[in-house]
Amino acid sequence: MAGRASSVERVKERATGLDKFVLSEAHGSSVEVYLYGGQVTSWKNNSGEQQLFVSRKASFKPPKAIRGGIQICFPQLGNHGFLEQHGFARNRLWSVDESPLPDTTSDCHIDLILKQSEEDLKTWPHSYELRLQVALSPRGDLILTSRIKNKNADGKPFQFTFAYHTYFSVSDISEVRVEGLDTLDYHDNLQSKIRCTEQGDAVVFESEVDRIYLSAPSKIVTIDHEKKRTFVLRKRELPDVVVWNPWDRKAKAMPDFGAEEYKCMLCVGAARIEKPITLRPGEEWQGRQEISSVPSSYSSGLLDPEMIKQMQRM
Ligand code: TA6
Repeated sequence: MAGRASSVERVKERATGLDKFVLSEAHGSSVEVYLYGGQVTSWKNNSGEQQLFVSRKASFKPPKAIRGGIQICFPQLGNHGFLEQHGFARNRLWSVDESPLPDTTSDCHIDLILKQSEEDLKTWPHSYELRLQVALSPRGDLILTSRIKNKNADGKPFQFTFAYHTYFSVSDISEVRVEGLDTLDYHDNLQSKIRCTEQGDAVVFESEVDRIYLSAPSKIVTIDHEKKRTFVLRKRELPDVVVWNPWDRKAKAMPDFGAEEYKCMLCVGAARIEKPITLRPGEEWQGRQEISSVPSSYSSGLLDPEMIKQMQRM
């Protein structure tokens, strides 16, 4: 769209009372991100098509996390010790970061920050700064960059795990394949996290899948055959990949999830789980997830040559 400028608008949503930012990139793509949870809940391509899944039964009332979009899981993924499931970052009110990343890849971005609260210090006794930059590229790629700094005055290091729990919108889960995870080991949450090895040349979905793939390549593709669309996920400093579809039984058991919605969503997100990060005071870690969508079609698992060429140019 020649002549249009990018914009970032702060909106107080009447229905939920929550504040969100609407990023509109000059070429037509857009993103919405709530201060609650620092959570992206909408990512539309240059044609205005929604590419992320948010449950129609999602709760937008703290302390429940919004079911869908891209949840920031910090200081853990999972439910260990005294911390709530997937840590507290997705259940807290973030604020605008007044000292954002100096170098940004796009003029269409927003920078948020979360710091420790008195309440959270009781369960996780550390001072930190968790920064999130949400940016849209001119092509409509969605780039999330997180920075975590140890601000402990007592000299104590801290350890954390992290994930971008990303809910993609798909047309029919039974027609979706995830490629790039072949031969990798993974922890299977459905079998008490035992370590398994991926045998297939792609991950396909015929029942509940709940896995953490370890030390995955920097590029993972999720192919939606029905929609002829491929999501390309690229990641830095996030070696692992969370893959989850609840399927029918678990879908029915979640109050903030429609019984049939498992058919039109898939979680594939960059993470750092197996090897937690340890930061000493003053040290900072930076991780990044970039997602894009390209047209695709495949038969017998081969991607069409045009799509491969497009991906190689990325
Ligand atoms: O995707 C990994 C996972 O831990 C699954 O086991 C499932 O529980 C999912 O996250 C959703 O967790 P949530 O706490 O958001 O309901």
